[in-house]
Amino acid sequence: MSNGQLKLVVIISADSDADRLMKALIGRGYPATKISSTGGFLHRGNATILSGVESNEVDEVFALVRAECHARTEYVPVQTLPFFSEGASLSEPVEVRVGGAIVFVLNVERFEKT
Ligand code: 2BA
Repeated sequence: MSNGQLKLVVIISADSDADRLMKALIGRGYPATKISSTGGFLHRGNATILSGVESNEVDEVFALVRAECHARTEYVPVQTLPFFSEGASLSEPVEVRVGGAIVFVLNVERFEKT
């Protein structure tokens, strides 16, 4: 890994997809670190995966994320959410997107192994 065009890909995925995605990344030779995290809205456990790769490898990382993390919708009881609108009926579950992934790509200013 050179210092030239290094990017840090930050992937927030569902817990249920994270191990498969880690396996896919490592299998292609992309280093990855998984951190346990919690979503602010649903308060569910999710996983944050960090992968430092060359800029020309970012598209392949995205392809692996798309292959392993599938979004779906789920109905969540409004009482379990941290807030809900005044007018909402208490018996009406809210439709939310779960699974899938949120991906940030950051420029890496400096990378060292000590
Ligand atoms: P949560 O914050 O627990 O959000 C879970 C899902 O709930 C979100 O899926 C979204 O579909 C829905 N949701 C979130 N806030 C909402 C709101 N105010 N009203 C209605 N629905 C809402 P994703 O968008 O796929 O996000 C999955 C997880 O990724 C989030 O979990 C959070 O941990 C993280 N995330 C998403 N966007 C982020 C961002 N801009 N910065 C940092 N983390 C982010």
